[in-house]
Amino acid sequence: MMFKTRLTEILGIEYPIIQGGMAWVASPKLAAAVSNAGGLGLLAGSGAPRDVIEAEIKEIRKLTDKPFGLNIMLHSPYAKDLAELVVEYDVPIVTTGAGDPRPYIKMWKDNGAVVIPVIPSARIAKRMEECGCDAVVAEGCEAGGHIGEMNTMVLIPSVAEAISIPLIAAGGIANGRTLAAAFMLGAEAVQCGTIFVASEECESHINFKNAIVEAQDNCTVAIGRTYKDPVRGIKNELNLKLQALEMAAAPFEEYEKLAAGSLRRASKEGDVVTGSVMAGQSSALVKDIRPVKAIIEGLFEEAKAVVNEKAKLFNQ
Ligand code: TUI
Repeated sequence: MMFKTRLTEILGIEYPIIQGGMAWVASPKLAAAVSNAGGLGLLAGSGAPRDVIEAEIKEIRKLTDKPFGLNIMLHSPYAKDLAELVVEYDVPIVTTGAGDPRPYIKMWKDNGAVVIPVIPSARIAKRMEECGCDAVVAEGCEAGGHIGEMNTMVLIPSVAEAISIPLIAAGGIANGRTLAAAFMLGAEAVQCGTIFVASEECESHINFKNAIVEAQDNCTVAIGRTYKDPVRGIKNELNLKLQALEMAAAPFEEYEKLAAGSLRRASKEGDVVTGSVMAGQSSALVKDIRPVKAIIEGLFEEAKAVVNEKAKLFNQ
């Protein structure tokens, strides 16, 4: 299937789909599988120090000769070190999350990297365009993990009208209908996280994957809004306890102490009761664990069928 957009050209990929840079989830094995299947795989800078990510860059180059990217979470204490790795290792594509990437844009662009910040609003998208970024990922609050306030449904068309650089939609996309809808809303590519957790190549614990597969449409909750930006995950003992602390206006230190280390506990140890199972609302749409290639091809085939079917409605 041909699916050319400005982003397939800029990124040098076959399908306009990016795998989100998920902390404690997005390993070289998963990212290489996505890139080898014709999408764009991302390594997750997350809170990891320089030497860990340096090793992952070397590892992914052994697993694929296709383009890949590094996602840098800007509130990581190692963000600056990872920003330098992009230059040192000629990482072709860099995405950023949870903050303002402006201090690093020039050094990345001077090195020829494609720079794509994840943003939560049209205002910040416009600012990123003005700073010379190549594209933006607009992430709606259906997404898992650290989120903004806007839903994908309104965020994507708002950003599409505000900028002229290409737009990637994220948050809530995990089947043909949602993928097709993202393009209708104004995106030229999508970024998906949750559905790639439920892949064979993802190295997260099977309990983490099964929690996503089993989740229904009321199974996630976003908590922490009163302290800083909220975080979405599958409801369990941990986030219901955290929510109770938040409602009781507990000090942030107490909240943070309970949350510390919880994502690793869920993803790596399989503790989906007291660990943080960060995942998006699209968990409700994820029904099974499949190889990455089958996921990507299935998404675009399904989307094509949906678009062709609905086109009949609009062409009566
Ligand atoms: O970053 C994410 N999602 C994440 S990061 C993460 S790790 C974590 N662990 C524990 C607690 C909290 C986080 C898990 N999920 N998504 C991208 C994203 N970026 N969402 C929202 C934003 C964002 C928010 C504000 C980007 C920019 C921004 O402001 C930019 C500015 O100019 O201030």
